[in-house]
Amino acid sequence: MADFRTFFAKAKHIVIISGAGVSAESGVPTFRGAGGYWRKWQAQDLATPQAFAHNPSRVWEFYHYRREVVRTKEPNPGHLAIAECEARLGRQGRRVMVITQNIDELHRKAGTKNLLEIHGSLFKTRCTSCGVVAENYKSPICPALSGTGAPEPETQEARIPVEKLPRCCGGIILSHLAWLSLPLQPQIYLNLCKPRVHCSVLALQVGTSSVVYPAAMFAPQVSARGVPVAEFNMETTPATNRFRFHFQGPCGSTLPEALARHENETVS
Ligand code: BJW
Ligand code: ZN
Repeated sequence: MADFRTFFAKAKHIVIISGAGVSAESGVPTFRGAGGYWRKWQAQDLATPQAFAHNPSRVWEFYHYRREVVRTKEPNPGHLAIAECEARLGRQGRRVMVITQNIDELHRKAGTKNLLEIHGSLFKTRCTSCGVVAENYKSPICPALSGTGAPEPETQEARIPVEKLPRCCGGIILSHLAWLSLPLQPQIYLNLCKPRVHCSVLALQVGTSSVVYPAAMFAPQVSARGVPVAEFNMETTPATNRFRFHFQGPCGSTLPEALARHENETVS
């Protein structure tokens, strides 16, 4: 930690790449591992265009459930440590950029400003017919979804007819998210994310299993050009041995210690 803190005190451009683990202590289930199931399905297997085409009602029940869970959750000390660090370093003329795979908006709720939500948000929708993207915080998003979506219902199959799913101009609307096997939005990924990753001089990879691309390649890329990378995770990941630092444990505890004000921090 002392070695990491020496880099941290001097770094001008820091990139923080986060995943589901950063929200775990807020009570939001992760994708992989023991908590990563919804009914009998693995969460990531429902986050695909194929799953939606096959059974849109089931996929909507899944997202309705997650919207209802997330709206009751608050940022935890890990989110807050990141937001506080960004604001503090900003006053010193230094930049922290948070690139999150999470769609729960908890970094935003914690006050993080330099934020790229590269997999989208649960509270944005896109119309399958006219393509309109809109914010949508309604609960429930449509009357038919009310009371559905619990992880263990009496019947595990979707219960609502397709014609009662949320609609815009006639077409079904769906959550505006980066699903597996679809490209990320180029304006976010190419124009914002890539340049920020490449100008960083210190990278933190927090609460991600590091198996989903392109997010999984950011930290290895900067590490390959000599930038120190610190991983914060409960466990080791496929990337662990490639990085300079690994802080094992709940990031709600490890991040506040790592990102606290350093005695050598200089205000420019
Ligand atoms: C704690 C903790 C605590 C717990 N403290 N830690 C190159 C190679 C191979 C495949 C590909 C490739 N390039 C592209 C692909 C295909 C695909 C991909 O990566 N597949 C892999 C699964 C192999 N990628 C894509 O399709 C992407 N699109 C793309 O690249 O387009 C071009 C293209 C397409 C096809 C082929 C080639 C090129 C899009 C990716 C979109 C990901 N979508 C999802 C769903 C989003 C919507 C939703 O939320 O429903 O994003 S999948 C899911 O996984 C979600 C997550 O954001 C993402 C990552 O998960 P994350 O955050 O890492 O969570 P977990 O659960 O996996 O891990 C949690 C971690 O936290 C664990 O390590 C715990 O230990 C830890 N933890 N508590 C600290 N308290
Ligand atoms: Zn429409």
